[in-house]
Amino acid sequence: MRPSLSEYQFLAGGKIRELFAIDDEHMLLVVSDRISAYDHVLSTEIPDKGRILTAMSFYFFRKLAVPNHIAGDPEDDRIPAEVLGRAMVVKRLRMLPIECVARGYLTGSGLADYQRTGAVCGVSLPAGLVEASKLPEPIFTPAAKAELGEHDENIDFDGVVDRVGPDLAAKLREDTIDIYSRAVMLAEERGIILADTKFEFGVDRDGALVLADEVLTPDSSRYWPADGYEPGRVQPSFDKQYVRDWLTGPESGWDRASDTPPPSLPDDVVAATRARYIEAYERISGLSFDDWVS
Ligand code: Q0Z
Repeated sequence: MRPSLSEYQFLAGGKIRELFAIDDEHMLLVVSDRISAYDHVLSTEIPDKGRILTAMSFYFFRKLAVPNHIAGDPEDDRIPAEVLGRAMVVKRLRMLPIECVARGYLTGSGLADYQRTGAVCGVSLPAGLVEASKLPEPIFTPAAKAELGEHDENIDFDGVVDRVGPDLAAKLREDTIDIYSRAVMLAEERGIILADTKFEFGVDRDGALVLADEVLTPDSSRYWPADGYEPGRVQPSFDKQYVRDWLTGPESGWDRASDTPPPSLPDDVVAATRARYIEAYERISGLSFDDWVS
């Protein structure tokens, strides 16, 4: 008999995910079907998004074979039926207060910092780069977790050293670039550009560095279709573009600059978005989402 989710103590909730205590050494990380766009969590869910992102995380944790926080299989008996397929049993770690971002392309806050300073997180870049430019090589652009509701703050490598010490800082940078570079190759073979990604690491009882949280999902990464890639313009999001286009188009009646919450999504936008998440999972993993646990 599987437990009920209500038997586990709630520990933390983000916009999209929730964390529960299983015991002193384990936690349950639950991924919802919620979706965010333009810094709002939408009132409409994308059916199966939580299961698809969980399937992607499991796929990459297995494929990468680096020390990670996974402490049970996707059907572990400790997973409540109500979240089966969209939950992971994980090892409790001491999390490091750094968002470990790797970028192979210039966009978002990286582009903004570059345009102001010619560098991102203290990494100098060549002149003349534009929106979505491919970088000469992947760079480590760490951020420090901001207060609730604020955006994470980009920091330089010395800022990482200040927070975790020189040895861990060096290993975070190495592992972040290594893992990102491996994932870039996997995605590229399937016609998808992995523009950037964010990892979170923790330290276990033995002091070992462990890859935690979700990995290489569309919520922690920017996935772009390789087809039609062209630097100089904002690239379409592999997963969220239908949502963005509809929200900013005439149909929605919504003004992104206003303080008002976005309207609910029409069924066709929901269906197209769900199909894109499944396509991303299936193209990258080579697996069928029909075979994922439900
Ligand atoms: C992750 C987060 C949220 C999901 C804490 N293995 C771990 N050990 C200790 N702490 C964490 C992990 Cl993954 C941990 N987060 C971020 C918050 C839902 C993930 F509400 N916070």
